[in-house]
Amino acid sequence: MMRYLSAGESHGPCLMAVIEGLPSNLSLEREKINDQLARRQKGYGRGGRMNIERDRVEVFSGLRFGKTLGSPLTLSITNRDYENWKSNMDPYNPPEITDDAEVILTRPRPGHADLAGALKYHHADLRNVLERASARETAIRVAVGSAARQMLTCFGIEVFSHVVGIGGVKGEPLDLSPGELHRRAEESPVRCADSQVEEQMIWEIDQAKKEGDSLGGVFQIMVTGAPPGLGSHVHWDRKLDARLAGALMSLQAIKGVEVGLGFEAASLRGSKVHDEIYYDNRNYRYFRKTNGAGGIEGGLTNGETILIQCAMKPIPTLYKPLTSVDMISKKSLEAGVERSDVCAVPAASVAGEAIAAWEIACVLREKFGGDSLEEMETAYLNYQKIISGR
Ligand code: EPS
Repeated sequence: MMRYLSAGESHGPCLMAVIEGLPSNLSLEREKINDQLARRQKGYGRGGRMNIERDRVEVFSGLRFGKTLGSPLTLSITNRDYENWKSNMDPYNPPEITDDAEVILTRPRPGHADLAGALKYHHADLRNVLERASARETAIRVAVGSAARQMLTCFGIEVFSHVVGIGGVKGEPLDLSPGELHRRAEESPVRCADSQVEEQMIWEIDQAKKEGDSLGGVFQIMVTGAPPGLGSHVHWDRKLDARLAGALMSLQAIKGVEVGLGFEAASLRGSKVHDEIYYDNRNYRYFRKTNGAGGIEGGLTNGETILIQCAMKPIPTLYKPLTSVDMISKKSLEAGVERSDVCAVPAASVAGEAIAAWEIACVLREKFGGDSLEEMETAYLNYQKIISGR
């Protein structure tokens, strides 16, 4: 079984994850993880924090001479900003109260975990909630996803993404391969594959910033090379679309996940939604000319590219704050303001790739099992042999 726990506060000393279930003898390159962390830090519309951080991974267990041991893999990323927060985030003692000392946060931001978290965990200081709710946690999830991704590469599976909309700006679908969409997104400050749409997105972000507002958007994740038969139709909790949707909804600020045509399928006739089946006599495989299903039918991969769209709400911290209530005086006041981003959709799409990579890695491990990469590869090749020509 693959599983991991992450830990860490946004302005605490570090973020950590303990991962269990990767096969032994998997080559893990630290620089590949660092490359993914650097990708997450980019994106037009981000706030000041990314000028402070240079996210890099440290490995504390489970890896020897560059290969996994099969034991728990512990990853960590230092929060450079902790230096500026040492007294306010001290694990042991509260700061000495001086005139300059930061008072506790008591004005919850609409849309953030602040209020419900403070009620649930009985905290007077909203910082005790927001530090963990922060999207800073996505940094460690990208590191975890990068480890999973390095395993997927051994099986020819790749994960791509691009941003399709920011605020009200949305481009027309481009008839390009997942790899090409991704390549173009990598060169764009908003991860948009269409340069004209990119310009409008940047304008929209600038406007929102001027007006003290924030923006959400939509990104698409594309997974290529997954063999048919990952996930399962037999139980609700083994259906791959459900697992991907659940996992992606756990990414901060994601409010909706669609697979393939998603909501659009509801208004179309069956003949316009379902992908007709053909057989490729040369490669002994079934294929489709369309992909409305987004590569998943009945909770199982069908061998086509997995397509997922995620909708991200605008970040709740507004420099022109919304109305809230002070939790001590109960008076109506403006919500608190924390340093934040105007738009983090490009970064979220990189985090989304990592989350999807993890879920695909989980179902790949479930299908091909074993304790070592060698065992897994043997089972994979055997399966390919069994289904070839069927
Ligand atoms: C983030 C770090 C945070 C925010 C953002 C994402 O840093 P700070 O709070 O110090 O500015 O920039 O988090 C949020 C928008 C949020 O609501 O928590 C990061 O590393 O991605």
